[in-house]
Amino acid sequence: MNQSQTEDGVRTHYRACNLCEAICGLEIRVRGREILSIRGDEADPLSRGHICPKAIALKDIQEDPNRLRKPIKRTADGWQEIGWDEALDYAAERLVEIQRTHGGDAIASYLGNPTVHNYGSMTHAPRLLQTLKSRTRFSATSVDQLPHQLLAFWMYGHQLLVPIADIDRCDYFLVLGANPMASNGSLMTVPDFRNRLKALQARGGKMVVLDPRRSETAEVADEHHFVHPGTDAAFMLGLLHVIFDEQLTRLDRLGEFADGIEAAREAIAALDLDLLAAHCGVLAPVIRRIAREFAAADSAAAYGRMGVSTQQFGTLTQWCIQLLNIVTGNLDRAGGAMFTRAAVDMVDSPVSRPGHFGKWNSRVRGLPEFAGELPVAALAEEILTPSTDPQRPAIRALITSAGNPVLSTPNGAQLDRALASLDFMLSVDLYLNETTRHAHLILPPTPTLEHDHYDLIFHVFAVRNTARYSEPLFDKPEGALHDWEIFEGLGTRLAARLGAKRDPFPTPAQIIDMGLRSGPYGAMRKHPTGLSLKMLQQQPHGVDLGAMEACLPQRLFHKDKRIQCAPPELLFELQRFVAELASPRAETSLKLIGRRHLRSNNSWMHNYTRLVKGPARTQLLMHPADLALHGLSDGSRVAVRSRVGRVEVEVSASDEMMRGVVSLPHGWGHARSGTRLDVARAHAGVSNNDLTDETFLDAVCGNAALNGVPVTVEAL
Ligand SMILES: Nc1nc2c(c(=O)[nH]1)N[C@H]1C(S)=C(S)[C@@H](COP(=O)(O)OP(=O)(O)OC[C@H]3O[C@@H](n4cnc5c(=O)[nH]c(N)nc54)[C@H](O)[C@@H]3O)O[C@H]1N2
Ligand SMILES: Nc1nc2c(c(=O)[nH]1)N[C@H]1C(S)=C(S)[C@@H](COP(=O)(O)OP(=O)(O)OC[C@H]3O[C@@H](n4cnc5c(=O)[nH]c(N)nc54)[C@H](O)[C@@H]3O)O[C@H]1N2
Ligand code: SF4
Ligand SMILES: [Mo]
Repeated sequence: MNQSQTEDGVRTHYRACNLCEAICGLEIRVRGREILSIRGDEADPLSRGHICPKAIALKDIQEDPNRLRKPIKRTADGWQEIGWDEALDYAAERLVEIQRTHGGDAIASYLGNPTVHNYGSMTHAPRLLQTLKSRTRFSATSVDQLPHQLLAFWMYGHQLLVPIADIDRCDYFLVLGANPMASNGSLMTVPDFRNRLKALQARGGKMVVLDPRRSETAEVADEHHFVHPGTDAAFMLGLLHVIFDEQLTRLDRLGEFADGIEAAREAIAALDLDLLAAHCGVLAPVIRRIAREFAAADSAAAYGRMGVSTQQFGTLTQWCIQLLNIVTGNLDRAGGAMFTRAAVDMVDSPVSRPGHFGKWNSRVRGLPEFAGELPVAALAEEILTPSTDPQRPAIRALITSAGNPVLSTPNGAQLDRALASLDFMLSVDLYLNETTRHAHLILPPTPTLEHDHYDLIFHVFAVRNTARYSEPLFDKPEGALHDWEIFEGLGTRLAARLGAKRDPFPTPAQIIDMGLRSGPYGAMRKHPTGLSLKMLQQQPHGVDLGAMEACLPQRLFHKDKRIQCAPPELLFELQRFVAELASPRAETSLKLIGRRHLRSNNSWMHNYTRLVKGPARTQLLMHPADLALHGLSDGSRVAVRSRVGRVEVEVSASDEMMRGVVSLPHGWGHARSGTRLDVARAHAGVSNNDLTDETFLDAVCGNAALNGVPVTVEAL
């Protein structure tokens, strides 16, 4: 019973906001199908009443006249609405035809970010892809958190066993390349970050931020240090060097099951602190002091996000972050970096996949798969490069769901051209956007308020164990389909045409119920909380399952129950980095980094006036001294150029920026023709990913290096 009704027909409904990783609890008042108000739910055990301006826009998503409500098919006379049966039959027919002619790998897929915010997509998209048996699968993972998953797999044995900073008990919080004041946290579900930080500071704790921009998070930090984009590995190696050199390591009980520390120590102790400091731009005495403070703190956690996940040495940097937490004894310790234990345990479940790496490679450039997906930086070339080998066909068809890779992946303009050349493209999306405009068929699912919700993924990465199930706010309109029903409808038709066996499969709600009951707090395990779907349905604010608890070594997924602290791939990458340090290139170009804003969400949510109104915020930010050096004036229009492209944009003087670094938000560039996004078009901006480079990657895993891209800036 997620809702109550009063005499005037006003219902009060409690549910989760699924727009970002903070998963805030909402209180929504409705009369009939009219949304009267959206506020934070004070009784939510995790978010405690916190919300941000995007939550109010849930109403706008629901009511947006541009949002698609019926399948649309491309015809010679433009887009035409068609019925669901006809649409699904048509999609299945085209896909089967292409598979028969060119082979399974000729059909690629791309799953975008909202997939992980929609549990029906999480349960049912993989099942559809299994039916297709294609090895050309892509997702937003490889423009995002790929290094985290790969390291979790290598070090702890499971791709989802990602340590989470225990901010509520932490005394020293070291943050690299994350801006939770704007993003509300990532791989760290941390709603109400501001108040959690205030509490940390009030108990005498400290937050130190490294960022080439004095971000909103740097503003509220106790210390902020500029760092040259893409060089954080040098800073982190500097910290580790000092800790090894001054014998500040304190493994405590981790020593009993941590392998490889000695190999890491040997490689890192040999480095020269002054060289590392010069490379990253943080002074050696500052690195030394932070290392000592971190090691001496009662509890400390190092955390790095997009700025250090999507850069050239992203995996190396993230590895150093893991190592720092380990060698100071802060892994799996209260106030350090701990493991959440979600009610539906996505880590420890019979259907969960620990991961695999490099089992196959992309056809054209040989980039490695991880957990069945190839780096999306390779998608365009896999379409555009003809194949002479029938066993390894070029991609001829693409299914996208909940994504906009034309605006969100490197060298988006190239992908834009590539999509136009496909034999068939199917998109499951709410909008006709920069990517889906290339589709032959768009299948629009119900928007979030018309379906139920459970955070399969974000409860796994949260700073506290909680669980919450949301009933739909509205019944879905007659004939409309949820994402999972679209996948199921298509999968059934494909299987029938391919003569493939298809076992009956539970609904998302049935899967959650099973997961809750058999999970760590579940009724089946006789846990006192006795979780089940029915029980959560009676707790509309969610249930609190307590702080994170120590769980090592039992929870490790390596068979020997040991942590692998020095994966060989990382020791190799370290040598590569050291070689680069020894022969620094004469770099004179400016470095481009990204920027997130509280009122934006990746490439979408720009079609709601409430969020885009007010002063423009899509300018290129540049330090005033750099403007002067380049003969540019504040507010003028400039051309920004990279190896792959060129955009024209207004430049703003900002002393938030480090010298030599410029910042442009991603997800904009809505002036492209053929979309149906009236408000976004009027606030078009330019796409950062028309500048990012599909060959500029993290060499370990092929994750896109979206930060630190060399660019030039000239007056127009
Ligand atoms: N330069 C640069 N590029 C970046 C980043 C950066 O920092 N800098 N960040 C990267 C990151 S972290 C990410 S996650 C990606 C995001 O990139 P993508 O995942 O490719 O794109 P989104 O902007 O999240 O696209 C969301 C799409 O999903 C649709 N949608 C929303 N909800 C639903 C739903 O419930 N079902 C369906 N079927 N569709 C839905 C929306 O209409 C929209 O078209 O961008 C990446 N790109
Ligand atoms: N409002 C809003 N919230 C969001 C999103 C959104 O688009 N808008 N997107 C959601 C998604 S999909 C994600 S993945 C998360 C991302 O969450 P975060 O990672 O917290 O968000 P970003 O704003 O990308 O933060 C990256 C920071 O890294 C800095 N940076 C850039 N290059 C470097 C570098 O080389 N070194 C260092 N040390 N710092 C660097 C940038 O200046 C920026 O402050 O946010 C989520 N929440
Ligand atoms: S912070 Fe994220 S989850 Fe919370 S209200 Fe805003 S968009 Fe929704
Ligand atoms: Mo992301």
